[in-house]
Amino acid sequence: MATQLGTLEELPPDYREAMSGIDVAPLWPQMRKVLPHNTPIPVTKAHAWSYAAIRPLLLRAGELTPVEKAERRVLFLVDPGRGAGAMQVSSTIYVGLQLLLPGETAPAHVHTPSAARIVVEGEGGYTVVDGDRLPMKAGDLILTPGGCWHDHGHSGEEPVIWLDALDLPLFYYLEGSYAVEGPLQAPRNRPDPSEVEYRAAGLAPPRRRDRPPANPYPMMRFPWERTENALRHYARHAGSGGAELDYINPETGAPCLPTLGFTAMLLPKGEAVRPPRKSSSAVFHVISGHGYSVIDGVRHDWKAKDVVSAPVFAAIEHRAESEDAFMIRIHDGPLQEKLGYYEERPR
Ligand code: GTQ
Repeated sequence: MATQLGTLEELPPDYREAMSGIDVAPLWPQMRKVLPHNTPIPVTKAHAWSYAAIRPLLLRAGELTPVEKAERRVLFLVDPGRGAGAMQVSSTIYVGLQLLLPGETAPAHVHTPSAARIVVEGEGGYTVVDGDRLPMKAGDLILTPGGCWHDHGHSGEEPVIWLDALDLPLFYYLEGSYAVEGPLQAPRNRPDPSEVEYRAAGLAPPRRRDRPPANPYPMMRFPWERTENALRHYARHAGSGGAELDYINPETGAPCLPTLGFTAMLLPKGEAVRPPRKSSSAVFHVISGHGYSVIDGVRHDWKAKDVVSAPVFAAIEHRAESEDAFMIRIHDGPLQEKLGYYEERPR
């Protein structure tokens, strides 16, 4: 039963003053705000960011601010639902676009939040994660899980830009966010595990029982070429609604990071793709193609390299125009699964 709850204004002024005087407050005027009926009320507002609009400002940051003065030269995306300066695109997800110029390095550090990069443009960038040198090619997903050392470098000729996704808002909220700085890492002289141990899906080296346990994050780089190939093959047999593949830990099958999920999507051209409404919030990064997404009744146009956000339980319809489109969805499904409340509802 939806009863009408009392308001603050109904209470006598002296009572209200007495409460704030001893640092307490009544729950009932705020009860529905913190526990709305049946479904959450998102703060996040769906939004589309045009890469073409951000790119020139990011390149200008390359002239205005040397990397030494920035540590990470990043323009981050601000959720319009939270207002100017909010360092988040949803409750849990931070997204930034980072620029590294030829010859520059972004110093090594380790932090409690986890990060992943999706390479947007430029050749020759690399990230060193716990001693593995991970080449960065367009569309690659590169993990830097919390607690892993990482620095970035660039041995190419043109600016390199990538998208950073972090669970920073969550760690900040938990009062658990901090970083430790260190010297640049000397990378191992071998290709990274995606090229050595984990060449093919479904194959992994046998566990060794005579050695310390394997790295909890054995594969840090997911080359886009393989992902696109896998999606194209899967889509032929996946029926309508496009194809989706989750990025997983090849040793355990678990999501590739503890709180953030990454899902590669193929949207077949001309087809309306209507996923169920999900309790997770999402950020879509367009790898290729163009089209639009209708999110809670509002149309957001997109093309390659753009970013679109959607709040929890959004009703979404994607449509790729004139060619198949590829996206990577960044979401907080893994966190919600761990908390025991991840949910999908019919549209
Ligand atoms: O590259 O390590 O966008 O630590 C924000 C925080 C990137 C990074 C960000 C970071 C990084």
